[in-house]
Amino acid sequence: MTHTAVSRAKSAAAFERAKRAIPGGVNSPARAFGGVGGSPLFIARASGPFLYDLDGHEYLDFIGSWGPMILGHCHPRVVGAAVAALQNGSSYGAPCELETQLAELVIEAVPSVEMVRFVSSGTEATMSAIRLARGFTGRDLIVKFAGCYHGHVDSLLVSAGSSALTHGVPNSPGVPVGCTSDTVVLRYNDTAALAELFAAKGDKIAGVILEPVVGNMGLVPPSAEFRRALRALTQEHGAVLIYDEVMTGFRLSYGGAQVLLGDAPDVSCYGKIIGGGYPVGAYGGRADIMRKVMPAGPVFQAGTLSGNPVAMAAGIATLSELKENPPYDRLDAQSARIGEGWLKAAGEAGVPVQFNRVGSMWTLFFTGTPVTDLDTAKACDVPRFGRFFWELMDRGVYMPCSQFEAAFTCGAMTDEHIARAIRAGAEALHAVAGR
Ligand code: HOZ
Repeated sequence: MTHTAVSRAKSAAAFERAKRAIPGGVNSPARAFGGVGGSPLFIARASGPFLYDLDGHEYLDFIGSWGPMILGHCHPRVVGAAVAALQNGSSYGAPCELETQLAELVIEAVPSVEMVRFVSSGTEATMSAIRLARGFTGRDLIVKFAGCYHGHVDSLLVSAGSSALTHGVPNSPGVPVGCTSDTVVLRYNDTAALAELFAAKGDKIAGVILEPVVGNMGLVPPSAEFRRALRALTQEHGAVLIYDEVMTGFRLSYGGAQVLLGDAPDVSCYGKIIGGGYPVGAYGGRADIMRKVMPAGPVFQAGTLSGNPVAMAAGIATLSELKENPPYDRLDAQSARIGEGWLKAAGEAGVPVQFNRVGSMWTLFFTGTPVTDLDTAKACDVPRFGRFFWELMDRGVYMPCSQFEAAFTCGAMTDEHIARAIRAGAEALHAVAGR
């Protein structure tokens, strides 16, 4: 499947060396090119909208570290804030005001969030949020949706999306049955199944967790009816509605998917953008629920590097830039142009595709059928996606290396960069037509 028109010998050698020291040569399976074949790029540096690999090639970066780099790489305001923080010490194990400042920015931006607790990754955020839902309600059942991915939390690694799906292990070995026996999996956008479950077991459900706009089976938006039912049923039965906004938070609007959609979940999870490219996660929500978190309340959760000052400073700089110079309208228009250009080219080339998009998150699915859930996502022509991916790579465009991931447009991209991506995609679509 690997396209070999361009030599990436140094990356390939680096991968061989890494495989001897690191399982599979990578520290997260999403990077391993399992869904497209071949060797991953090894990155030498990044700047603005570009990545540069070890072989000296330049790529327009539509991954942006899987979401955090909404301002592009090395944004001067973020670099300046991180360097300044670093010079004051990299970790204290004691509170500092940067944590409160970032919490206040999140609270100000997201009406449903009254208090925030910082952790170090999105996985920690979702893990802590479901523990909190259980501690708050005194119930055990958690509802999730097939194809949604909430990090590598044991009890949520059931029908998981992202790299668990790409690598064919949506239910990972090593997760005891007991860990997932209180997890109920439903189909995304299936309002009837949700209503049926609540009618049967509503008094046992601690919480419902979902990506309000899914990025982890490729981009799949929620229907309005589904969102309304989620809010009404959880409220009616006293269950906690948890939006996993690790990907969508401060990406789809200043505030995230819920601000764009006008929704009010009880608890929300964040990561990626709120750390400005540094390891951060957070969960926040209604004050009466958040006050159950230790030491305000009895639900235990802790972390040595939680609220790390360098990450907080980078997050504050990122959110401040997004607030003062919002890029959202431009990102939306640029992403729409990519969709229009690629759909036109796909039509001319006779390649059946769907372009799903919300704001600057999008996926080109290689299928003739609308993609609304995991089953319709899995119906895609994955080998053809892989060929398309390599055709784009050879044209200097770096896309998520799986059909089941969302791409991201970033604020450092000019209209000329977008035009270049449209041209590359059109050529790539013609190249994969008929094969
Ligand atoms: N949520 C990210 C992409 N779906 C995860 C990236 C990773 O697992 O490394």
